[in-house]
Amino acid sequence: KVLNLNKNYLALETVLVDGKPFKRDEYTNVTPNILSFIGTNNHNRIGHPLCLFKQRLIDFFYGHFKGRTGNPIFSIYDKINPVVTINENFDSLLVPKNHPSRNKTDSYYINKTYMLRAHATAHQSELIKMGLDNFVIFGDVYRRDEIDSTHYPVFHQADGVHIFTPNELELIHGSNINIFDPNQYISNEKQGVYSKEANEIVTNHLKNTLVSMIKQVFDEDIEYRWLTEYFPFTHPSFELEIYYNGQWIEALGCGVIQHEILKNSGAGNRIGWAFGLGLERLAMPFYSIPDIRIFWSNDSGFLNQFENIPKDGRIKYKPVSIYPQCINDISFWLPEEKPYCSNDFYELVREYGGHLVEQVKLIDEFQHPKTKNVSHCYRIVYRHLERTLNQEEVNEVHKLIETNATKILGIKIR
Ligand code: FA5
Ligand code: MG
Repeated sequence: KVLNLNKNYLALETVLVDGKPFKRDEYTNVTPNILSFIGTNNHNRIGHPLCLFKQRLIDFFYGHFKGRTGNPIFSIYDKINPVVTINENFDSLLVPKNHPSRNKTDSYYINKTYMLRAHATAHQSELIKMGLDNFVIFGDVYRRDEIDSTHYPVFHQADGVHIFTPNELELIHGSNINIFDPNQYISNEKQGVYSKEANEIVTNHLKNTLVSMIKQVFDEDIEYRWLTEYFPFTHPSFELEIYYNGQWIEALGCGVIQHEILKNSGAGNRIGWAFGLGLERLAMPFYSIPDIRIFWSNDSGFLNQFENIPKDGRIKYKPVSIYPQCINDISFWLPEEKPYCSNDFYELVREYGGHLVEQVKLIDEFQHPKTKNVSHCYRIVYRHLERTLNQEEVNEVHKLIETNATKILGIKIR
């Protein structure tokens, strides 16, 4: 009883985020459901479409920007914890105290000091402070957003920064260039501090880079358009939209980094650009995934489609039945006299399981140390396309497969 009381008390006073306790206060609005997403890291799961797509973006940045000796100059960060301070998420990026994104209705607060990052940009200042000029951050981000086919409260972003050395600017410009504007002239096109020329070079470089990126990762011409945007942390700011499934979808936001951020991070003598893109928003058209929620599926009918596709391979997602799977394993000793190959078994499963079988996969292989007999274990995934299967009818089909495998292939069920 005492233990239970303690437990309840703890539950009221603290909130566990990824196993670590945080003090609750009047800001706390994270829910158990949202917290359960932390640590999934779909962008780091081998074989997950978001991880595959991440690799395409990394390949672009490694290939497009090379150092003196051909080495990649961009560093990649994909394991930064999504728990950030409110300072990192907002203040360090000059987000005004009354900006709507700070509302409890829009973001997930752990308490008045910590929150779940609402964008990967939350790490920008910290990384620039470390001395980095070129980097891309990949991570899960959390927002109290609407839910529809392109919005989900947990999604993934890639955030990139490119800060120019004076040399780089000069190379692009062709001659000596002044980064700063002695007249501090502010307009819709530029920040007061930067010269018109430097601003133009960086803006063009930003747009050209992102268009090259889109073209390379899509491996084809994709329709896109630029819009003007506003972000507290960049000026000028833009948004890139791409055309998919009969509509324009917002893919990314970007702009010239506010000089004050660079100054506060120890890079006040520089100019640079930044962008933040929604990984799902690009991966959806790339793999023809019609709904953002599908990325959270652990259904093997979904995940298996992305297994073993070659590095430059591209697949088109095939919709999975909405009815649940039934999974039955089968283990047997291979025949001693007859030759055996897995394909014979697959054939037999197709024969007796028909449309009910979605997948068959060899999941375990074992050789008896004394008899040297080999056994295989296969996982058979059953699913009906139009209705929910019950376990009994699956067992019946499974039995039929066992009986006929024994009779026809000469295997021995274990
Ligand atoms: C930002 O998050 C800025 N931090 C981007 C940025 C970085 C601008 C650096 C300038 C410099 P925005 O809120 O528009 O911007 O989100 C960026 C992208 O995330 C969107 O373009 C979209 O692709 C994706 N996105 C936003 N909300 C969702 C959502 N609920 N579900 C899925 N993707 C989303
Ligand atoms: Mg936006």
